[in-house]
Amino acid sequence: MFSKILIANRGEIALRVLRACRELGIKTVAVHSTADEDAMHVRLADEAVCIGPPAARDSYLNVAAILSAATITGAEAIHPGYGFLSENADFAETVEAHGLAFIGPTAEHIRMMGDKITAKTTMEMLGVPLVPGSDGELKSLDEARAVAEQVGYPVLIKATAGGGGRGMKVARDASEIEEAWSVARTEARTAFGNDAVYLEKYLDKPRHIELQILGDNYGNVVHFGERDCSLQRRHQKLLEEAGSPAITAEQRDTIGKTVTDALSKMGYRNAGTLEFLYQDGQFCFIEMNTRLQVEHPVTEMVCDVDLVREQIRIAAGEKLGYTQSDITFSGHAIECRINAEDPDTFAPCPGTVAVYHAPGGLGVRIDSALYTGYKVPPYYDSMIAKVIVHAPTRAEAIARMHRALDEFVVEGIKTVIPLHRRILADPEFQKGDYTIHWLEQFTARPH
Ligand code: MV4
Repeated sequence: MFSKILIANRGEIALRVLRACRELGIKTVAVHSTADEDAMHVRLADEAVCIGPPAARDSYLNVAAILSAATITGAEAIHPGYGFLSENADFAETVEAHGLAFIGPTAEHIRMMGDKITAKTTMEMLGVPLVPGSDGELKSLDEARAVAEQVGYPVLIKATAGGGGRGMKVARDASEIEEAWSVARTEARTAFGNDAVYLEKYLDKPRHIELQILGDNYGNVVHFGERDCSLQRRHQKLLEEAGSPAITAEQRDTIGKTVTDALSKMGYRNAGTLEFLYQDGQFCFIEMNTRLQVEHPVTEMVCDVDLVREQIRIAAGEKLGYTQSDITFSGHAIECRINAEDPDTFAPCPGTVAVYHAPGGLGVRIDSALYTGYKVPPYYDSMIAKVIVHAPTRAEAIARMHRALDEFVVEGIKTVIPLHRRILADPEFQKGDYTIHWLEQFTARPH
């Protein structure tokens, strides 16, 4: 096992990793920008190194400064958290070239899944169901036309280097295909420097359901069930739950088996998430994320697992030590992302937290680096806390989240807590009756 880990991140996820290290008896090194001198992760770590000015590209994305910090402190491994360098294959490669462990998958697998065509082709070969569409890259407008006719309109043209909602164009009928093809290609070239595109049938009312997996270095892969992440606005998730209100335990077992068989054949190691669109009872793979995700706590609550601890153990060469049948699902978990934003306009709202009081009690977990007097800097993501609740049933989890949010005091800055309260009180939400489009419509409604 490692004796010292450098955490290449900030905010609540830096604390999350730090806490796992503490419990494993591992010393921690925080890195921080000049804007984060008073940040909680800096205060709580055993050592801290300033790696540059506020802008992320000069600090949290500064590979040379991060590697220097690891070298001078004698860290043996780097945990990248999410965002920043977490899905940068070159970074993972450089970390390992310096004799340090990257707490994540191999650079090869990060690169493979970063290219969406390669990701889909690989998954298809391994038996994972996809959205109907082109067989890999579209080579011409004629091919786009032919595939669109075959799968039926509407269709989406997507950039292979895109993902997470970037680089997509819809063609509702044959009259729109030429425009979609040329705009998608041009945007892909300018935004990503890679004009390769592919085509999929456009699913009009899917849910976004993702599967959490872990693999070790010995071919063992297990899954921890699904998260329903359909409640998002402009590709920013707001509320996630485990399990999905839309699927049964049998469906979970079936897709879980398909996915673990596939990733075991790939030799995938560490944490990963497969994203599916789910519509009309069918799972269609769209992308894979090769990192720990923001919403991992809902999985931790229903499976009673510490995913960060597992990531660290795996990176240190330990075996999983359990099989799929040892993983059980208990109750229901919901996460509300609390952003420092106006709850109506979503304008970011950095500033000083005049009063901070976190909720507590049975089944309530708060992942946050906030404290009274903390100044939320304007340079980074606006997420300042995650409230996670766990209860025997979904209805009880909703009631518990309501109660927790009522206790939560964050004064001095605006947050999206009032929006969460409205969502939790909505009859459609309470029925679990929503798709990826529900939240955009909900936030556009007068209230
Ligand atoms: C789709 C789709 C409908 N049909 N693909 C957007 C993010 C990227 N991960 C994939 N996305 C979508 N791909 C097909 N064939 C609709 C979306 C989509 C979406 C997906 C997940 C969560 C929220 C979304 C919001 C708008 C569109």
